[in-house]
Amino acid sequence: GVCLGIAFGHRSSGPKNDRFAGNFKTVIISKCKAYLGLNEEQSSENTCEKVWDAFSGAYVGRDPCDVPMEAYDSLIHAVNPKAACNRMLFWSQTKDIVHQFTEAKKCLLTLEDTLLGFIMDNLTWCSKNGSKETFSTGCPGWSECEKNPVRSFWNRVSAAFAESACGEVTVMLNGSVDTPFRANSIFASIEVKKFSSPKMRALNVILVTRGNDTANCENDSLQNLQAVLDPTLKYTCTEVHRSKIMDCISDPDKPCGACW
Ligand code: N1C
Repeated sequence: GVCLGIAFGHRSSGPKNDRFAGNFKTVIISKCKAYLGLNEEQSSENTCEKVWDAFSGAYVGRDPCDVPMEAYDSLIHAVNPKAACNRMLFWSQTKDIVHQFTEAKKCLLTLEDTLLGFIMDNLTWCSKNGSKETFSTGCPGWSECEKNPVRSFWNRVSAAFAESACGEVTVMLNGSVDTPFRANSIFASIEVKKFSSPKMRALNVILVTRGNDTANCENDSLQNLQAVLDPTLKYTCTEVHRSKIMDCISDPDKPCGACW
């Protein structure tokens, strides 16, 4: 792996300068190059510079509560990722197990396995009105104002990722919560709305359970999911115990198909 040796913190009180701010571009460029190197993608010399220009152009100099998701349109167009039909994995409230899974098994890919998702995962950023700088502390929290640069970024890249969904699509939802399909999640509010046939054929829900007192496939929120889904898409739901997936993750000989 690549050690960047930098941690980006969360909010305190209003954007302010900090000792990491000048490094933000460096972090983006090195993660970009690391991704392109690992994924053996033929890329022109300046791909990562283009990514930085389009990315920073979205929020630098803007009020950190006034960056709409459309601000990232040119970033999406600059990267234009190719879809991996039948291998796309969506998730909600299951981030940890999903990424352990995709790291161990190469059969399914999440947004964090694409260039933009990989670069920005776990980062926080914002600027302020009239500034040329990027800050990584003192930025608005996720729900503090809706049009913050981080939330708008995930909204926009998630929309693009879901729009490209094709073939059989998998989503891992959390069966240990009351509402596995949460209305204000990105999965419900953005991604599901972009799923469309005939390019996409089916949505297969893997509901990760822990034991007795968890949600099952009959859960009300999953009835809502079926109701809002394009009716020509096939829908399945499978309850899978967390330990079965964990066993599969830790056994390199177990093929993907044996995980549920
Ligand atoms: O709101 P969520 O999950 O339903 O979003 C997950 C959904 C996935 O299918 C992804 O394609 O949306 C996409 N996505 C990310 O890839 C992602 N990486 C990191 C959405 N959010 C992402 N993050 C951060 O995790 C982001 O800061 C957001 O707050 C959480 C996701 O929250 P959730 O409710 O578990």
